[in-house]
Amino acid sequence: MKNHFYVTTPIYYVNDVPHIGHAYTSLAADVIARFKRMDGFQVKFLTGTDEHGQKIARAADRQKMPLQAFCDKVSQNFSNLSKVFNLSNDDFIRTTEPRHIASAQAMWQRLEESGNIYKGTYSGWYSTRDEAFVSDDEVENGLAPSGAPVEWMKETSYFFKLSAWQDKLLEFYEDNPNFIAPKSRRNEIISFVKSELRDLSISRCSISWGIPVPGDSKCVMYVWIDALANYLSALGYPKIDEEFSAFWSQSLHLVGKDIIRFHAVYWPAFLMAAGLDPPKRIFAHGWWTNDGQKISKSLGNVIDPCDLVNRYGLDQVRYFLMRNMPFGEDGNFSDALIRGRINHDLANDLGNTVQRVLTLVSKFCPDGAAYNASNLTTDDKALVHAGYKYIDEIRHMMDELSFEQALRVIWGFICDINKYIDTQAPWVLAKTDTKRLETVLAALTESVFLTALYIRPFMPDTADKICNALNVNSDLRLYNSIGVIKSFSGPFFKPEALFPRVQDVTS
Ligand code: ME8
Repeated sequence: MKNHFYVTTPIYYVNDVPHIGHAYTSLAADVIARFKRMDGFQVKFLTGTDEHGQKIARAADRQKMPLQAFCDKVSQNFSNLSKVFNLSNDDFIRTTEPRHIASAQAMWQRLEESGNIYKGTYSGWYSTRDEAFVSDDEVENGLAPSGAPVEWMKETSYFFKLSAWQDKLLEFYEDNPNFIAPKSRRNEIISFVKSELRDLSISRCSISWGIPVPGDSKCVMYVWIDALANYLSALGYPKIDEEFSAFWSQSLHLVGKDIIRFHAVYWPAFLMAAGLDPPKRIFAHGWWTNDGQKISKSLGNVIDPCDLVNRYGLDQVRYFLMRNMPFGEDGNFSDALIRGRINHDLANDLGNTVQRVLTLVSKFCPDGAAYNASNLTTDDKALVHAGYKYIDEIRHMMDELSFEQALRVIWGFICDINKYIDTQAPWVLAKTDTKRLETVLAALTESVFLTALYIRPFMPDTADKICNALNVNSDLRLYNSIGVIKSFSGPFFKPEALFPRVQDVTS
């Protein structure tokens, strides 16, 4: 049986259109999903939309639209994002779907059966924008720590006995040091759990837009318990079969740092209380700013990811987002930064190198390129064999979600290819040593193929253009082709530029 891998994004609120931050998390999930598929894993990549709760109900009201119709409309913008960004998600879950409602209710029932739910009265602060209960000491000047306004709330509520899970959670973090990443977030969560953990209100009896509490149709589930359950619904919960277990045991939740507490504290507690294992890993990435400023609607500086793709091209945007912000840290967007990456890394480094090699092979060996391994010189081996070995380094970096570092390694290889062209000077060999020329061109062709394999999770269209130019079948564009495909049959044609340069002036 193949190794399984399950990667998820947060399910996004349908109160607004997607922005660069949503595209970023989904893109990161796509890159790791594509990498794992190319590396022989059976992958499930899930994304979707979070459609219940007060925030959505108010947004629909503002638009004067019926709730479900409003959700259908906004959710469509998020599923369109998959097309625009070439995301390879295997599923798209919506929390208003019957499969999810049944699954979330089943989880609630397990929590109830295991004695983890009781009824009481909640009185305290609530932030609708964050859909979060906020404690007295967290409120400052009438605002939650996120800056969102809070409202006082008093109502009958079901509670989850979170306080009873404090020791179990700490024990779990201790036994699973990689559960929360990066390390800084892990420390933050451990100190939060070590401080007092209060029981959590998990229902709303004053609103109706939500999943009914089993056995009490006057109340709906708190939107976060509903939302978190999506990760299970998409695997078919409450049915627990071999496939469920294979994926769940290899699950990775990618989230932004804003929602780490829900994922790393509440979620594992709910799961353990329902008799399930926590996910394997939660990785919280950082925050994008726009020209150094926090991105917000009120500042009017929200970046529309679809507009970026229209302006700069899809693979250009995918590359920039993965390269410019180390996963886990914060990063900044500006037009100057993306233009710099396109002109320098894509047009000059990657584009020119591929162009140089394809031009050479189309000129000197248009019918095909192959070498005899015994003819390889030390220089050839230094290039090609190093090219094979990069997969180990890249695999390690991808497992750590170090996308930016993996790209640096790939760019190091591109730089080696360029140097090799200069030192071997195939245009001279064409006049002096055609036997040697054959080997050099074949080593270059293979190196460009390896480059295509390495960039493919990040820039699938560009990689496929290169593989097409080298006539490599689509089912061979996988990591187990490394060091196996060494001969490439023609015809090779004079290539087109992969990346046009962009103007440095703001258009
Ligand atoms: O929180 N930079 O949904 P949401 C980077 N429905 N990432 C950003 C970002 C930014 N400036 N802004 C948003 C919710 N994100 C809940 C999740 S999951 C069970 C329920 C990304 O629509 C980042 O991934 O507010 C963040 O966690 C997510 O969008 C929040 O999306």
